[in-house]
Amino acid sequence: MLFAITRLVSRSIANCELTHLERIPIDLERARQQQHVYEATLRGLGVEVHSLPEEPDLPDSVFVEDTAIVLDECALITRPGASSRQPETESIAQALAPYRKLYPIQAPGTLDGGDVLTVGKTIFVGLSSRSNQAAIDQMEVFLASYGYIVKGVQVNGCLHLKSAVTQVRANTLLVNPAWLDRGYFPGMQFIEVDPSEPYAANALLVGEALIYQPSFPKTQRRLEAAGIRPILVDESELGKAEGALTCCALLFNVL
Ligand code: CIR
Repeated sequence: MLFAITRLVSRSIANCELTHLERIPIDLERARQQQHVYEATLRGLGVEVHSLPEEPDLPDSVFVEDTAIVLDECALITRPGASSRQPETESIAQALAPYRKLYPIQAPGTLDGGDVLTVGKTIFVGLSSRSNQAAIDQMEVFLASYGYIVKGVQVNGCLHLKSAVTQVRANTLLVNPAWLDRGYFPGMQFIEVDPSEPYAANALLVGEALIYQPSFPKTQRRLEAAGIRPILVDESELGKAEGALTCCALLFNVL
């Protein structure tokens, strides 16, 4: 069974971290409504959604993806690269403890889950303003016995690895080649975002279904031309906080 941890959008979301975007007002109620539709869409796909209570003092806490990496065998609790986000991990560790053995990333390591793309037994980790080599070194130690290979990927111009690349089908990645080198992913096929839609590479694969934002119609047409019919979910209000689809859920199998 697929399980998702999500969280109610914080009332302090207006104070979120911003790296590449200008601050503009965020409509809290609209953000919560969109998040509600996102959760309902996951439920419609058969996912058991566990929505955690609001963290009123942690502006970015809806972006639960950044706080943990949940694999079939264990979970890593991250140490987010923005210090304002580090307290977010405590409640996530509590929520995951019944399901997985937990390994915490420790200083000087920093890691955001948005920088982690797992394809089979290979874990790609974005070397970004949030995630560093010290975290990759710790991941290698934690995960070697489970058979995972961890590979660093240099990203430039975007917040996270998964701003630039996500998986949209078994062997296919949706990628913005302006932000990373496709050569890091040998053997994979690629669909490129339309160059006029640089933020279009973040899609959420749930089993064989693909959740995608309606804000990127040209890239959507490229997905459709490749035979992928996405389910559209609008997360545009959280987009103003530099969030995207993958960051609002921690998805994992409960065996
Ligand atoms: C941040 O800068 O940390 C948040 N405002 C946005 C995080 C988005 N997370 C993600 O894409 N995984």
